Amino acid sequence: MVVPSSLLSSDPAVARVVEAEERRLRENLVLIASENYASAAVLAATGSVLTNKYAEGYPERRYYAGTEHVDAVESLAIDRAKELFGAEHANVQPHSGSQANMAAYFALLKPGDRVLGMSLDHGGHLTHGSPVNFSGKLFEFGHYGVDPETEQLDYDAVAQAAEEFKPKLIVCGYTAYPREIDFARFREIADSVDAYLLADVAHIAGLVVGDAHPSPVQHADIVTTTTHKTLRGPRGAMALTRSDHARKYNSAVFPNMQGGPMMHSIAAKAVAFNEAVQPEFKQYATQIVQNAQALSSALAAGGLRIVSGGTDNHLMLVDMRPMGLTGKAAEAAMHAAGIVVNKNTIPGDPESPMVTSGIRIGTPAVTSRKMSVSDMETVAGFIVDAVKSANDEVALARIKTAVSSFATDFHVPGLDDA
Ligand code: DSN
Repeated sequence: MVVPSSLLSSDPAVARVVEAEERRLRENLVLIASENYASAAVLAATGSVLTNKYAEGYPERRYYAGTEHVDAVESLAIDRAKELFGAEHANVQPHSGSQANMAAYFALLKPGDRVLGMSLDHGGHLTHGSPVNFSGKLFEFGHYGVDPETEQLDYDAVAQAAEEFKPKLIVCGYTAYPREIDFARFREIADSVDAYLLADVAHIAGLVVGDAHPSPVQHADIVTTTTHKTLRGPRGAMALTRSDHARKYNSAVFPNMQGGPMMHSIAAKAVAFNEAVQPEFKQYATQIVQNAQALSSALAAGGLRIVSGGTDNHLMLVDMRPMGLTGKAAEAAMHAAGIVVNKNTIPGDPESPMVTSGIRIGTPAVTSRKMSVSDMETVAGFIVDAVKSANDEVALARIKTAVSSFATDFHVPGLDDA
């Protein structure tokens, strides 16, 4: 365990929570597609004294004195981000993916402008125009979905939706879409209606920089991403823009929307970008996809229905209806067995987002623990056993013991390297 002695002695109540979370991370199979294990170096930067500094503005243009060191670290993060993604401009200040997207909208649009995005229940995100989110309240969103037969994007249908809706911006990039995204085709569609293109690659950014998914950078006006998912950095976000959008994007973040940047988090982003540029990261990204494909095949062989028939990236959606379960019930059964996933709507889902018919499973975190394709057979076995034993508490407890024994054999980045 790595809970610092200063925390243990000064605040045992919080220290106990951190210890319990460390144990949970070690003993469970974390298969939430958007979660990962940050390295000890990322955690160290996140927990550094840089949290103390106010630095509103950008490097060399701040509203406070004493920013010489945080200027250096933000410039480093920006340079590393540009190199990592091959981008003309980077802004590393957004606190979250939602705020990175909000700034993109403010940079390119006026309130009331039309935007076309993927609907939430087909794999989009709240910030892609959900009526309960600022995006759906401030802008007029139209939505596209996946083809009902293939459960994959139909680019001709997206082009037709764009032609009919005439958006000023098209959003691509998703939170629950298991297939490769053709960013070049999206650019063509955007150009055909004279729209901007925003690629929200929060989920697949690590695959993009690891050459395991095509990059949107040369196609999109703005690319946004969180830094804590497949990128394996600290919780936070960033944006990459073409140079002609740089000033507008920067102003849309600060002073428009955010105040002081979180310099500790920006330092940790710099650390993560340096980790992601190393050759091992390419192997990691490739392994994430290979593991997802192996897990998806093994689950299908175990009788589960995989939405769209498989995966090209780090995640899969599983339709739980053939097993007689909702997503909520499947999530609960798996959790009782030490397997952590999230319930998720699937295309055409008749259930509400709090219930759902599916679960989303991702391999970034278990791949960070160095699990391989052969381990995915074992993981699939646990999952199939758990969903088949959803109403049997004794069986679920037995599976949990087996999961814990299996999981604790694997290295945990950030804990075992501390
Ligand atoms: N909540 C994130 C996810 O799990 O995909 C998206 O913001």
